Amino acid sequence: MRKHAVKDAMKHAWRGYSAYAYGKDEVLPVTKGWNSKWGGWGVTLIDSLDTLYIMGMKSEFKRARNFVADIDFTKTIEGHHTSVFETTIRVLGGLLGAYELSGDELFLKKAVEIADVLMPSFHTSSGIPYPYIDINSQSPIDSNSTNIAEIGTLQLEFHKLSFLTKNLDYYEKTELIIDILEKSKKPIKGLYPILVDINTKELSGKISVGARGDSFYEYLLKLYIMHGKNKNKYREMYEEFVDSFSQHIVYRSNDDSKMAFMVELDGETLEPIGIMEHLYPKTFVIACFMPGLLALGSKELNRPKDLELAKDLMKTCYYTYKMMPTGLGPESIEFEFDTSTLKTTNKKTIRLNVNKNSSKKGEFEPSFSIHKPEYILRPETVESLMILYRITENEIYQEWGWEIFSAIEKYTKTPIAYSAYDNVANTNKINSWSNSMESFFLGETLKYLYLLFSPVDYISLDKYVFNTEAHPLKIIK
Ligand code: DMJ
Repeated sequence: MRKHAVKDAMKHAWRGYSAYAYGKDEVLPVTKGWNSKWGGWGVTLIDSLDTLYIMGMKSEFKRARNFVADIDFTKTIEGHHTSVFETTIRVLGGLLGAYELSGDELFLKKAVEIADVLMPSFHTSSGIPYPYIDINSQSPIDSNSTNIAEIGTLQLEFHKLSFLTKNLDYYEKTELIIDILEKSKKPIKGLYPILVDINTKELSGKISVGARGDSFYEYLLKLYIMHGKNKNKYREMYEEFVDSFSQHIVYRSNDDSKMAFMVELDGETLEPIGIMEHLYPKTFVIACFMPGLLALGSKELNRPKDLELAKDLMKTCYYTYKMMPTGLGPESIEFEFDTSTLKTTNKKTIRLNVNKNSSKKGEFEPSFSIHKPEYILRPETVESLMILYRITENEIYQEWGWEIFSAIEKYTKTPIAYSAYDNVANTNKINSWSNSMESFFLGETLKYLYLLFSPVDYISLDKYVFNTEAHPLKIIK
């Protein structure tokens, strides 16, 4: 069965991590070494706990649990700047996910420990947290600027911790951020410029559902769900976002494929980035978590149109894998616009460079060029496939996921683990391994693949929301 093949992949990665890097942050999957790039607490181990649990890897889970018991979260590598966002989603989220599934109080105790050493980062005049902190001295790293993803992707974890411990501080400190963002001035309703001034609370910069924007929007919907659908503020903010997203961010090709894709908007002109500046304007496909988010929102908020958009964007994300020689998806893609169509036809219609020769079954396949050629074992596309499958029960999403998993197996599997890949157009795998396996490969990518091939009620979407690092948090009834 397919889910067993995914479990075998997890076993392979875990064996390599255990043999060469147990308790370290990451294993180096080619040179068989390890790194401490996250401060040295063992982020891969913590990020993997609930994946081990979900896959029934009981002895591995138990051993990892005992390792966690001895982690001292008050100390880190000398001089290390700890990211508040990454630590929240991977470490706090990982511990809470393990607690929610196993009920083992140790994980809750450790979750409190890690949350508490992050709290000084909230000591600013505005209440907007600094992005980094020196854990050893408990001093935040001074900064004037942060972004909406870094401050708007803490709430699921801190709210859940508040609920479990009855300590309101975790809730209030992170909820204040949502209040600030709700009241902030936005050029388009529901769309937030990504940069945040920590002192003035003002937003600036581009509008993007890609890096530095993405998971803030994700948390609006998931907060509404996790709080048992009784805090309408989150729903309103999410619905405003999706309405403007559909109107301003999604573009379609004007060929028969009507392929949907996403752009970023210039914060001043509110035009898609690229259109105004270049002779041959380009934009990038980004944010393949969006199909899953739209599908989840469509189910939870009864918005059937969102599901149709989710399906269209899912297809585009899938093609970014399918059309590459390795079957792995690049970090980002360029579409070339035909600007003349912008002036003469509906502004929302952009002609893609369509490669008719590669059409199959009467469908056009858009021809992309690669912008950033690496695949770093990211989860977003398989995450969306899992949600689309669970909501539609259309097996095509399992087929697409299987194709992607097969490409991961074929090209990124090293003798001891899995490796990020330099160039998805290069089928010479040995030359392409970049000797890195991020913790999200075990925490997210393999977990979502496993769930994609599991019965739809296993770790059901009716009982759990997944934080942005795929850690399941129980919906509060
Ligand atoms: C993960 O840490 C999370 O999914 C985050 O929201 C975005 N980046 C990585 C995966 O790509």
